[in-house]
Amino acid sequence: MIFHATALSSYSAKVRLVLCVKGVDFEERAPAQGYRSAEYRALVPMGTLPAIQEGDWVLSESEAINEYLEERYPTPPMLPQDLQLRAQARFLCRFHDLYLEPRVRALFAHVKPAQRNPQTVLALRDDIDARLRQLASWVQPQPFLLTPTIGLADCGPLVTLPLASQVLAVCGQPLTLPPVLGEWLQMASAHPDVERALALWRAATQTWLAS
Ligand SMILES: N[C@@H](CCC(=O)N[C@@H](CS)C(=O)NCC(=O)O)C(=O)O
Repeated sequence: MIFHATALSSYSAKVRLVLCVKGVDFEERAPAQGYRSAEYRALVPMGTLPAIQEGDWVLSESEAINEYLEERYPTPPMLPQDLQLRAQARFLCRFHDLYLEPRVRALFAHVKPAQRNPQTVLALRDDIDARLRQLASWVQPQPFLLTPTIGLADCGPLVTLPLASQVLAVCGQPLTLPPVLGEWLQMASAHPDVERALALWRAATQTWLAS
């Protein structure tokens, strides 16, 4: 399997987590001319990272990829067996992609001090804070967000929560995680597969924010 991704792409990190937890043998490739290039769009029409490729078959969109990986490599399972819990896990994945991550991504434009609008940063921080309080009210850590072992619902927040904390700190608006999420993040980040999967992304993110 070819995994089209870059070190700094947080959605790529979300999929890399599943690849590592499931022990999938994959070859990672960064788009040679960048993800905006005609060459990459010829392969991945959405022009987004990540994507996976098996032979001529290509799939983009991190959630579609993670659901495919769950069915293609069912062990270890990353969705609960119980139908309602399974639906709840999918809800958390959508909540992450549609309502939480985009607010964090909106902060990227404010990382450089010269381009920063403090009022916009403050408004985004408040939005993120409200979304995190919602997330905290829906999870039942046991010890992962909904399950005893790491699941698909953990993957987005495992990338986005540290990213939000780091970007907001750089923008001068530190974020305090709700205690239930802070404890989950500390526990889950120490999982060996998580450490291995996120090492590349962590280093690239630190380099970006330090620069
Ligand atoms: N909904 C997409 C979002 C992916 C995404 O936004 N990826 C970023 C890199 S982290 C990207 O490719 N941005 C380029 C663009 O949107 O043009 C997914 O889940 O895969």
